[in-house]
Amino acid sequence: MMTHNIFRSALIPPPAIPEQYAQRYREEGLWIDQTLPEFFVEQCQRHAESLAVVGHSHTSWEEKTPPTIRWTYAELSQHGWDIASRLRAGGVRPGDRVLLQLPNIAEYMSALLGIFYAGALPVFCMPSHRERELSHFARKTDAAAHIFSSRVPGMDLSAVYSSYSQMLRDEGRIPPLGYDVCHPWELEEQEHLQELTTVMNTSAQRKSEQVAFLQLSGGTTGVSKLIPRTHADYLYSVRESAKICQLRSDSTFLVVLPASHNFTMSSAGILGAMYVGATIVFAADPSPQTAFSLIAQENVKVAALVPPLVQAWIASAQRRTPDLSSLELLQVGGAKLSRSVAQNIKPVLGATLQQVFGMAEGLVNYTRAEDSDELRYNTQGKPISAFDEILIVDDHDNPVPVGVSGHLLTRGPYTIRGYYDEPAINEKSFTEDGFYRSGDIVKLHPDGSLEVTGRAKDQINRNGEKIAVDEIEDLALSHPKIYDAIALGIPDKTVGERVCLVVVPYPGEHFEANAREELQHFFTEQGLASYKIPERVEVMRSLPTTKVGKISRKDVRAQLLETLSYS
Ligand code: AMP
Ligand code: DBH
Repeated sequence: MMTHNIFRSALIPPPAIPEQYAQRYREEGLWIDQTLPEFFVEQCQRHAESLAVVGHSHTSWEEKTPPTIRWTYAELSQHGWDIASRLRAGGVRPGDRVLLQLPNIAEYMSALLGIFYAGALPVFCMPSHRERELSHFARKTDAAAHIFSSRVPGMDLSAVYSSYSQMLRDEGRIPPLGYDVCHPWELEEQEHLQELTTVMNTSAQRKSEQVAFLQLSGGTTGVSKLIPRTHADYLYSVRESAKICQLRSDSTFLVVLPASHNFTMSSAGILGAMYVGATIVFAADPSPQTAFSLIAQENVKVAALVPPLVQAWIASAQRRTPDLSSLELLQVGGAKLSRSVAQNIKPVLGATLQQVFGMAEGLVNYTRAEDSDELRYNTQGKPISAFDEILIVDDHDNPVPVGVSGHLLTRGPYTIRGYYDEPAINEKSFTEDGFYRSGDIVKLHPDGSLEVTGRAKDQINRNGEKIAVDEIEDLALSHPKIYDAIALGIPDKTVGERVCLVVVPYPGEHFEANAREELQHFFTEQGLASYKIPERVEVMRSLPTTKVGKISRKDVRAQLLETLSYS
């Protein structure tokens, strides 16, 4: 077949971790010399005959039938090599970046392995991302390819691909090649790839300490940032997570949240299941009905959910009394879980709750099997590693006493030292000595558990998906009628928080009664992912001013929230 001779730029080296830390992590055996593709090859050989993946394919996904794909680890690996060969035949080179945007179907796994086997780096996109997000990631990473499925109900991703590609061409860039899993790139028999290649992006000694992929972050400011995680740091967190979650080879794991989410991928998630040789079951949709039938049919032992989904599962189970007897562990994270919901999990769903407080930037905390109910319900657990450094500080970076809430800063063996290609943001998001400013307000319990008590970052958390308020506000300000805009998260029982946009029109401009529809249409046209589109719009003649002369958008936001929440 025709190959594309497009040379992509090299990966930009990420902010380096000082050598004395790297050396310590190596010496302590935290960072071992294994890359993700090596991990995949090894696990697929070790567990060759075991069932690896159960799920739908891109063709059967829309039907409400039982899963159509059941791959052993050996088969999964073969499918991975097949995709790798096709990517390479189509022009993807080792070190290239590949946008991975697939729904929860079995081919997600073969594509994941395929990208790594080809020596390329996945950029973990969400199925809900649209032109705006995808073009941003493609630009930022100079992506060589974009893997998607054109058969996603209700959305035409090939049209999305074409339209952002055109946008990039208009900017004088070369868009990524589109790889639609429904029409895979051709392959000639002799083109089969056999060997792993790992590209050295920096001069670090080991290939396992190179960047393995780019994960996404809601972060603390602005549009999504890319998180450069290394093979060694990520696999360390996966191995430890599998131990903490007490996974065994029969710990069948149900994927409900998007597979690309860092929680689903690594806490202990898909990679944790692969580490112990367990089966990964993909739910085609997150509804309790779909999940409950899979749990009963496939003997699912572990599932990971965001708090709003837990509530939906509980409500559904109370009505239908499904057979959930196999379910042992329900992991809940991504947003704060309320105590009342936490307490209902065991009695209604039969599973033990594990709270998971993590971030794609690194640090992950878990409540442990041996924790008391008090800790399990009220805290978000303890860090994975004794080498995780936690600082809880006031507004001036001074440490606060145990039991007092403060800003959570962290540094450690699997936490990044900076975002990908964001020097200005890194100045603000990391301290001089390399601590990540998480934007979370937490307090430390005497036993070392953390409790999330608030949030300092300007972010909306809808169903565990993070939305930066300035991304919405900046886009709103590009609307010709809008003079000023504030985005805020309104507390909501079903999704946690909903995006509300307060707009001030230019003098003489008006929004009719249907301001919400008008703006929703505008945001959709701008190619914004649907979960970010404001669900509530308020039109005001001016924004409230704060007591102090200087306008703090944060204070205005707080003031607005008080007036809007209960109206
Ligand atoms: P991100 O940086 O986009 O990966 O999002 C991570 C953020 O999600 C954390 O910094 C918290 O704000 C939030 N988060 C994750 N898990 C929890 C949890 N269990 N409780 C409260 N907030 C959480
Ligand atoms: O919200 C998150 O980003 C998250 C939650 C739980 C995460 O990245 C994780 C566990 O690893």
